[in-house]
Amino acid sequence: PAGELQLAVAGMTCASCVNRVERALRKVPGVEDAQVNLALETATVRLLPGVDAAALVAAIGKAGYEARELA
Ligand code: 9UX
Repeated sequence: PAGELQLAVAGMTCASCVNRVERALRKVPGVEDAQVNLALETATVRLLPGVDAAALVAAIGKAGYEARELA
């Protein structure tokens, strides 16, 4: 079953940023969906077991934003 993980994402200022981050996350293997909340500066990711949060943080970093895993 898919699990869910929350990230804090810094540096997003517009709707295009949201799309960039969502697309970057959805490209990571094992990610089934990603929803970014611009106001809250969070990303909610639905993912398969075994996906490392570090891979998500790296993908967001590569897209130009800074992320960290939320508890
Ligand atoms: Mo919006 Mo984000 O113009 O880097 S895409 S600010």
